[in-house]
Amino acid sequence: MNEAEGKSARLRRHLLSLLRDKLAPHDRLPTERSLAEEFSASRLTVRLVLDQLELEGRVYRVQGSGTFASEPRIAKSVELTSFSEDMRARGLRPGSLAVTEERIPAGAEVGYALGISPAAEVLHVRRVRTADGEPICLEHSYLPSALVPGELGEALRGSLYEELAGHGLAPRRAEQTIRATVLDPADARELRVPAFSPAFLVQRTAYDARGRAVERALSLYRADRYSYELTIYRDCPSYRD
Ligand code: 16G
Repeated sequence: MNEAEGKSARLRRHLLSLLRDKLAPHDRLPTERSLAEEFSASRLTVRLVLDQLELEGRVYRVQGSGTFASEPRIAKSVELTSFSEDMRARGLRPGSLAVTEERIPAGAEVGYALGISPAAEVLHVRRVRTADGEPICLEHSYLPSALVPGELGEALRGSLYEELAGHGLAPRRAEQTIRATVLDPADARELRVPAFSPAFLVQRTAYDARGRAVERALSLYRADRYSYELTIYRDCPSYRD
């Protein structure tokens, strides 16, 4: 390693530890000049180390103002929330109406999603989900009987995810698709909107920490009351020429 490389490596280690332990997001890093002096390095060496950190998304620069610590890196995944958490985050009180549960054979689609035989039994939970008492979502959950052998009863008035967590089946990851649809007259009536009103159909398979498929869900959200919100991130926000 030549001398400049040695200085670069030391400087990089120093800056990484500052970013990890001392600087909060948007705090200013020491100036290029002071870093050059402290490490007896050239300004060019300092600049190249900062360029690399910028490329990695760890710092950002503001022309004429300096170099700043980036926001912590957030996994590109979107948070897996339950209906109750989702509503509370929007300042609404979650609830459920018309709750039913029954044991049925999984059938082809649900069986495939859960990775079990179509003939295997599942617990089908059907709930009209409410926000501040108003119905906004019709939800069908299918849980493998092999994992959830008992009735859920009163627990279904509250959060299914909390109940699953209590059985050691907390959802940790999910595959999800969202598409547009319209509500057939019976579903529309339960959601108190005109027949054939637009809706989001959200299909989700949720897995626990051991990778077991614990729930296949099909939720119909009223499109007039629900929007799907995401924060999305992009790596390496470096658009300098
Ligand atoms: C979400 C899920 C549903 C799950 C529910 C649990 C979709 C499309 N919907 O609405 O599968 O059962 O959250 O909510 O994935 P809870 O814990 O409030 O009962």
